[in-house]
Formats: sequence, C-alpha cells, structure tokens
Amino acid sequence: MQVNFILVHKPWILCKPTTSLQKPLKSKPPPKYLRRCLPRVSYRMVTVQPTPNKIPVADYLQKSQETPTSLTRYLLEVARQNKDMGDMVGLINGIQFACKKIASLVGKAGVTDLMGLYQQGVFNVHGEEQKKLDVLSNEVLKNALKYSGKMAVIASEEEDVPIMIEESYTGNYVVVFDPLDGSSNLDAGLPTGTIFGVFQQQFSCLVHDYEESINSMELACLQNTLQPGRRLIAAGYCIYSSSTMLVLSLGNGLHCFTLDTEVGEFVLTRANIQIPQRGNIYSFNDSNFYQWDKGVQDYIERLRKGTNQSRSRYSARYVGSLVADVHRTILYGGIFGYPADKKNTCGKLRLVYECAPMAYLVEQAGGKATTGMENILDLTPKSIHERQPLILGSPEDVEEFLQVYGMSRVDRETMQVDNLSCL
Ligand code: AFP
Repeated sequence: MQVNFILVHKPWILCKPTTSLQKPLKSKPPPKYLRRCLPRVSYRMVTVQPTPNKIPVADYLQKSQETPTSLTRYLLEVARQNKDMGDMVGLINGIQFACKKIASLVGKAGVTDLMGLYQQGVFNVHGEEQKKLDVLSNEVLKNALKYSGKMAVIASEEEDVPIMIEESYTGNYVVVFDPLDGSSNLDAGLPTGTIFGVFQQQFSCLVHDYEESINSMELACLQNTLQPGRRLIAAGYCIYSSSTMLVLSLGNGLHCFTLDTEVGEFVLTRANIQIPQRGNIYSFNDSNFYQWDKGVQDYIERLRKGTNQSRSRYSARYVGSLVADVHRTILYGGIFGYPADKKNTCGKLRLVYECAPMAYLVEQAGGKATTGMENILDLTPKSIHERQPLILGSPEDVEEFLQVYGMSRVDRETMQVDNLSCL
C-alpha cells in the first residue's frame, strides 16, 4: 500500500456566482448550493488505495441469468467476493438510485411541465441553454453521489468547475458525469442518457466550508478529475428510452441491467456483452461531410459504396444522442464517430465525461475507441471540459477507419487545429 505525504494548510478560496445553475440575483443571494463556490480545503497524509482487484463474478452472472438477478444482488456478490470493494458498491448504489429518479423525471416530463428550457437566456459553461431536466438531473446525481459518503470530488458537464465534497461526506472516489446527455432530443421523446466514470483519488482533500481563494495545491486536488481514461476503475451509462437500462462495468466485462418498473429494480438482462467483430452500420452526423478532412470522407464513401474491406454497403443510423448511438453500436456492431471538422476542430464530445467512459465501456465489450491518432484511454485531459474527436465500435471497423484515415495523414496535419478551442 502506497503512502503519500501532503502538506496541511487552510487557504481561502474565491467564491464566484455560477453561470450554470444560478438564478438571477434579486434581493438576496442564491443559496450556497447554487453558487459556484470553491470550498476551503486542507491537505493531509493520505494512503492511496491500490486499484481494486478484477471482479471474478462472470460465472455467477452467467448462472444467474436463469433466475432474475437484481443489480443490488449483483453488487452484494461483488462485495462478497472482493472485500475491498464495499465502498464501490455503495457508490454504484447511489448512481442506480439517481438513474431511477432521472428515468422517472424524463418519463413524465411531458405531463409535469419539465420540458423546455430552464431559463430563457441563461447559458451553461459551454454557451448552451440548459433544459429544465439538465438542471434537475444534475442535482439528483450530485446529491446521490454526495450522500453516498464515498466521494471526494465530482465533475459534471453542467458545472463550470469540479466540486469537492464537504468533509462529513468525504470518501475516496472521484466521479465524472454527464447527467443528461442528448437533452436536445427530450422534447421529441427521443432517447437520452446519463454517462459516468469513476476514478480513485490521487490527491486527498479535506473540505471544510465555502471560502475565498484558490491556490495551486487546491488546484492539484481538483485535478483528481483530470486522470486518463486508462485509470477508470468503473464506468457506465443509463439510457432512458423504450426501457431504462443501466450498462455497467466494474472492470470485469460489460453487463446490462434493465429497470423492471413493476418492482422498481434493475434486473440483469445481458451479461458479458461482446460487440460484434464487424458490423454494417455507420453512425456519424452526415451533414458534417463537407466539413470533415479527406481521411474521414474517404472512409465514409467506402462504406456508402461498398468498396470497404467487407465489400458490403453500410446503413446509416444517427440519433444525435451519444448514449443511444453507442448503445446500438455495442449491441449491433459497426462504427460511431464524431470526428473533428472545420467548425469543431477538436471534435464536439467531451473527453472526461463522454469520450473516456464510453471508450472504457466499449473496450470492456471487446471494441476499440480512438481519436484517429491515439487511443482515447491514453489521453490525459488538460481541462475538465476538453473536447476530442471520438471514433469507436467493432474492432475490425475501427481498424479499417484507422488505416484509411492514416493514408491521408498529410491532409489531416494541414487542418488548422486551435488547441485552445479544445479546452
Ligand atoms: P445535447 O445534449 O445538446 O443534445 O448534445 C448531444 C451530444 O453532446 C451527444 O449526445 C451527441 O452525440 C452529439 O451531441 C450530437 O451532436 P450533433 O447534433 O452536432 O450531431
């Protein structure tokens, strides 16, 4: 077991109003939880826990398909077989509760006035107008994680900066998440999803209260969220669609649990999911065709014409909701991509809470994920909202993409990439 020594001190941190969740200031300031405040922290000697062992529950999962296995029962089995994973089980329980709650909110959004914008003219950190359900889902997940008692730092698509958890609830895990991805599809009743990834914290932080300045050591504490995807110890997504499914990996393969609404439990419906070696579907936003660089255009043209390696013309499927497009790709095979284009020179998707967790899950199912240049899981994020191109799917399809894309390296390198716009 490794022991780190961290200087103890108590700086004061700047407390700024949030642009994402704050209501306009009238006479009194917004409540504490709505402020973009960075809490005062202190540092201490910490023991960095070893990465938990792989979980040998695959046999159990296969056998248990004969009788319904709830996610709760599965997690108990994980804890029974892995004494050091009790905390992880508590954390995933918090997430499954949040997914049920978000599923319920999404399901009745039309009849409870939860569709539409949170507040006209109020934009989040990405310059996008938030939906009511974006804001609500963020609160639901944040609270579920916070009160699981297992958290150190969380980072969300909907928050400007990572959030440290108050001392009384502090644990060892770092969770990055997108609470409701694809929310522009909500009002049309199309699938949306929650994406999450779990790391172990590298720097320990004790959080006391909300104070007034931030220094480099505190930033180091927040950098717990900037770990490469290779260090993920768990990830998953929840899809809100014709049914609600929680697709999860604790590093032991990919398993799908479907919400049985009659009993209110997630039940195992697919164990050890394996992505097909090759598919016949491509999932790219085709309207960007003329904005892509030549390597991507050449690849897509081969799929359309059937001049690719498998000599078969591919079908196009694109929901525009990452969870739905990745879920279909994992189950049916093929390739999903959001490459760089002339407008989005780093791609559109966020490395920390979209690309990396999805890449981890696809690899757990035997697939591959790349930027076109590097394996997604090898990238160390420079900022929490950094964007990267994402290509993932069946191993043979991704390999073929890399070959075709690699042939136009010169063209790709002449593309003007403004690295600052990635961050
Ligand atoms: P929204 O959350 O604004 O709906 O964005 C969804 C998303 O981040 C991701 O889920 C999709 O894969 C991608 O954007 C779709 O982007 P395009 O609309 O540019 O194709």
